[in-house]
Amino acid sequence: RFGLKTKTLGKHIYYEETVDSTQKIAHRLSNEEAVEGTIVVAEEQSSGRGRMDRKWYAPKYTGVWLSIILRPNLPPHKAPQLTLIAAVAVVQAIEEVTGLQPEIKWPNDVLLNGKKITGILTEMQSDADRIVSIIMGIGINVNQKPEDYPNELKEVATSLSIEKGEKVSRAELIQVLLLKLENLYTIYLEKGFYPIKLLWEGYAISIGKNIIARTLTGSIEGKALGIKDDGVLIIEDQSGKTHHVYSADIEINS
Ligand code: BT5
Repeated sequence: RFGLKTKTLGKHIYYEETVDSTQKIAHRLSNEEAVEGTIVVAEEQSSGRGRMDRKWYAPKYTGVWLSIILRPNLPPHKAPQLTLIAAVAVVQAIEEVTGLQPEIKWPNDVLLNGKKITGILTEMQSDADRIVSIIMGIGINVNQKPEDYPNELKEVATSLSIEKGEKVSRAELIQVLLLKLENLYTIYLEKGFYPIKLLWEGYAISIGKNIIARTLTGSIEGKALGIKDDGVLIIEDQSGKTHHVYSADIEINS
């Protein structure tokens, strides 16, 4: 289905019309020992979710809403790298299918013209020193019209069809996305994070800019210097002190 050209990603596909969240189903399948590359795709999610219990708006027939089960043999602290791999794959797929040029806002937003086109949610099941599974959730806004968005999203969200001015094939996007993701994931497992980091930095808008990073414990203001090999964001504050940020929402000032 979807004309996939991949070897492992999408080998097993669970396709549903309506689900609460593809993440939830993927977690259950993972617990039932689903193999690496199993994906869950839905036309609509009634309670799609973002990070920190936020909601992800996923109306019917308009987007790509999917979750992928990966089982890399890696220590848990490497999990954030998978989010960055997903972001690069999404950018490459959007570029190839639409010719549009998205940008990445650390850690998990893909933007077009400053508005969010894609959200990525990477969740992990692990034991003390190994990842058991990564549930990688990707939501891409494809054929929504501006009036389809609820008020609170009108200023912050966009879709590929809004930006491109014409409808975009969701099946083609899934096909290309999974192929890009499989290629990047294979490079990552064979050569490590460095080649991915270079690609990621080429698409990132926040690096070199002054930003505010809001974390659960407070906010840090300063210049984003780059990411470390583990995907952590490095910020230099006005006093020259560097901070390592594992998880935050960032606002770009200049
Ligand atoms: C994310 O969270 O951006 C991760 C979203 C992951 C969604 C996928 S869809 C398939 C899979 N199944 C799921 O249930 N989830 C995953 P975060 O960085 O926390 O951003 C959430 C915020 O984005 C919300 O608080 C809204 O402000 C905004 N938002 C919600 N829906 C949106 C949409 N469709 N387009 C753009 N922005 C949206």
